[in-house]
Amino acid sequence: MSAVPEDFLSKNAKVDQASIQPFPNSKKVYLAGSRPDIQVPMREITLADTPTEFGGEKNDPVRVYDTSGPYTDPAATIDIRKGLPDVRTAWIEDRNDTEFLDDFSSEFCRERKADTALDSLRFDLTRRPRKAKFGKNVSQLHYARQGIITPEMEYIAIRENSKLQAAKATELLAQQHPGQSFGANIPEEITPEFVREEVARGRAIIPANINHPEVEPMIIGRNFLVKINGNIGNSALGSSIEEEVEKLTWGTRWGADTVMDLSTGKNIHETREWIIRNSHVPIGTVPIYQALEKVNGVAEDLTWEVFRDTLIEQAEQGVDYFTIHAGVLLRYVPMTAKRVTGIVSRGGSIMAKWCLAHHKENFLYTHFEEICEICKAYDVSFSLGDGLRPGSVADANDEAQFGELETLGELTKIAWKHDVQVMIEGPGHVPMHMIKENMDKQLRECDEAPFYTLGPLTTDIAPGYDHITSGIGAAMIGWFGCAMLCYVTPKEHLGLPDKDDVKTGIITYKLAAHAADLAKGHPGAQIRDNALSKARFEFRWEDQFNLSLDPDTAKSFHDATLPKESAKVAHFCSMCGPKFCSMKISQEVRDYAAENKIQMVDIAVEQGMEEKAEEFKQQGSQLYHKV
Ligand code: IRN
Ligand code: FE2
Repeated sequence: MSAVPEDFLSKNAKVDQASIQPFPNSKKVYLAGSRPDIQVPMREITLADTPTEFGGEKNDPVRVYDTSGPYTDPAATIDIRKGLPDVRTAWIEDRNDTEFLDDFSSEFCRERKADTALDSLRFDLTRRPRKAKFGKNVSQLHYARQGIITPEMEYIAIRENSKLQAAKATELLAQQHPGQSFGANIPEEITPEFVREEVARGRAIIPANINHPEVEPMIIGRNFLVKINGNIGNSALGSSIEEEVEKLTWGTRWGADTVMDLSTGKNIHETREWIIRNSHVPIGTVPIYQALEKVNGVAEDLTWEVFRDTLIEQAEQGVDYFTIHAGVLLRYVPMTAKRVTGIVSRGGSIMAKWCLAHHKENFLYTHFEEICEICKAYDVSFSLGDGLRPGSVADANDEAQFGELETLGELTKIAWKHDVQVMIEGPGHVPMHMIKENMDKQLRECDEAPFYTLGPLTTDIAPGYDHITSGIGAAMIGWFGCAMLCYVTPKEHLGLPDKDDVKTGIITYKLAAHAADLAKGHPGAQIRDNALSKARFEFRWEDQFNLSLDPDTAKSFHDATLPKESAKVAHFCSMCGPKFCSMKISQEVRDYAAENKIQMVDIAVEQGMEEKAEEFKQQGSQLYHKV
């Protein structure tokens, strides 16, 4: 019997209070689909009227995509010991192709259940896992290819329609520059049928395990809004279950579309159960980490059997996507020998060690079709791992990285043959001028399966600021067609991220993803920018804060120098003071034009020029006459 350390006791676990605060001037709205249980959450930000000196008009509320889940809904009762309400149970049951199992199938799970020393950590002893009925495939890809539009697909279509959902956007707010889409094909209106087609084509995935009915469906594909992932998870050196649940609720509050539990420390199984039951976003894992724990950290001792048991354990818990490093082939490993930073992927290095020790081909590659069989029985999506990604700009786009990418392309086709959903993981460290080549090669090799990249970091010289070195690369690759961006926090290369790092990483990636949506010309993406800019110009300070990605920080920065309420309508801030505010002066130019009954500023300027020109002419003629 293993002893459980004090800090893991979770009996009295409570939800993090900061994560459940409603956003300022915002309310949660739900948009109904064709059946009453399709209720798509959005956040509606209410705006003040434009001040009379600027025209005095009403400003429509702005609706934004909302990843914060029931946590920010004041009407929801949250008890993290009980988990979240089910969103999808009825949809899964209506399809009538799953059944309950009496017990968990994995040996590890059953042993774990018998260990009474773990009782204080347990989340819920009574949940029974679901599995596809014999011979059935329950993946969203399988349904899509049969022409079935699932409730998940309809939910996503409503959720993705940023232009229609942004409330009755006035013409000014809807003004948008045409984007340069690099081959993407985003329609004006996202229909459920469009969602189905993209999934059927393999160009998008809906990670949604049948054992994760709490999930609010979302889609990853380059003809949809760019998504971001936040990593959480403990390590041997720290963090409790409650801290990890807190990082989940905190990360999704700020915009994480999916969360990966990368735990490698103690009680991985129990930690994950708490995370999944309290998660409304898809959860991804790297199962090889837990498999390695099961063989006491000795990579050579890993076997297909231990790995397989781990996959089933996690699939029955409800993990929505698995990172599988099946592209690390034996013949690629020597190609990393001359690299500056060798193999930097944890999963990749574990598999490379196994391959060399046994001088055998990677068992994830040789057993790939069996993994597909497991995935389709629960609808777990693949995230094919980039075990040979470059860990420095010097190693970017080298033969090891591209060799692996070609193998991932081959595996994509095998997954598709089984109707299993798949996305492809990418680097890493890549300087800006080499990013486009990487994206183009991924689309070519993997036949447009969604790309999911870690950054990339565009330079290696700024540890402590790698959310920024990588945010630059993330924005670029998102623009070029990457579907999901895996965040990097300021702690990257230095330590385990804490709650503050999680927020900084998420906000950085949210702005990178949004910048990419703008550049791609995603319909309606610019509505929020235009509304914020209008608020800024009209000195509606509160609206400017509330429309921002991080209202708390925006407000606190402003209030650090001008905390008084009266400053919230002042026509300046402490950056330039009252006399040098360009926007104030700009308004004065407009006012001048209005006073002089001139409709347009450009006419005012022209008229002024003409007057001056006439003056000069007069003077000139006088001069002439004098001579
Ligand atoms: C994303 C793209 N490439 C890598 N990632 C993520 O990096 C992956 O999904 C996982 O969350 C994390 C660590 O993966 P490795 O180091 O085991 O490859
Ligand atoms: Fe790195």
